[in-house]
Amino acid sequence: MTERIRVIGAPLDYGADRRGVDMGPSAIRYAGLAAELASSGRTSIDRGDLSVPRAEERDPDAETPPNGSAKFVKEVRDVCERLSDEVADTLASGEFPLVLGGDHSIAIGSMQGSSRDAEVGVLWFDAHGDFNTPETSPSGNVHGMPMAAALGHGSFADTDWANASIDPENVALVGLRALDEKERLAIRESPVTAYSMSDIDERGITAVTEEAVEVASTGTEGVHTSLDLDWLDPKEAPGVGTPVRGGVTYREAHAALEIVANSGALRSLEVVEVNPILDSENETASLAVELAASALGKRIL
Ligand code: NNH
Ligand code: MN
Ligand code: MN
Ligand code: MN
Repeated sequence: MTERIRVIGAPLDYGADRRGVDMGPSAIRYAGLAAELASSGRTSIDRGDLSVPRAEERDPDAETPPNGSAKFVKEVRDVCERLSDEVADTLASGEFPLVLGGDHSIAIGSMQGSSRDAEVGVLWFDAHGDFNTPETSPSGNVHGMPMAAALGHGSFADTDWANASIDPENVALVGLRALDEKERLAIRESPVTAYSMSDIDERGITAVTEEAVEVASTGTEGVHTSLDLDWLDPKEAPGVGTPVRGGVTYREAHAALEIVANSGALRSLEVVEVNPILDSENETASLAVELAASALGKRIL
């Protein structure tokens, strides 16, 4: 992988209940992203942040939508459409898209942009399945829905902004440990491949990640990797909005992303859900930087 990396900030927090995740892109840059990419032997250019409407101007009615809908879907849609274009443009220019979130709803735009002109698989590292639809979500938060949105589930089937041309056979969810009841059934019924933390306990991170990469890359031209920092144990990554005990360790996370790098299949990458307000000394943002570097080919020796 030698292409120049294009860094794209997506400071969106409309998909989650807790404020602060909009500061994720700044925190990740402040944690030394550019220097870390350079020391990994990669050149990069930072295109700054997509503009996001100020949260202080939120329409309070949008916060309590009727049943079967999603909060702030207009704002999420607006940002995701622009992000999708930016990711597609990055790839068309021969650059590599590195998207900085923001809450996980931005993955809707990243996946659509990455899969616009190619067959793409997805690796989803997350405590959560993000497989809710507006109809099944107990929270109404879009950050719990991006995988279902990309696959056109529920009422997302009636939209064009959310769907990506991704085959569920090429989707692997890794590290699950907190699913809502209807979401769990939807994952079980779907052709996606899901690995829970129990699978990692039993088989180890290396075997599970190698198989997940196989799922996402077989028959595709590349893999989009979506790294939700709540995938890690909250002891390692406290700065996230919805921490769940029992996540992967620091070394397991690096091992997994090194396997992704070694596969040579990585086409686009995003790191999401870093919330500096909830973090301690920016350590979750630093972790995001380190793990991005591992995925992008940084080697110890
Ligand atoms: N499943 C919950 C919901 O739909 C939580 C989702 N939160 C996440 N996802 N951070 O990764 O609201
Ligand atoms: Mn997520
Ligand atoms: Mn496609
Ligand atoms: Mn999550």
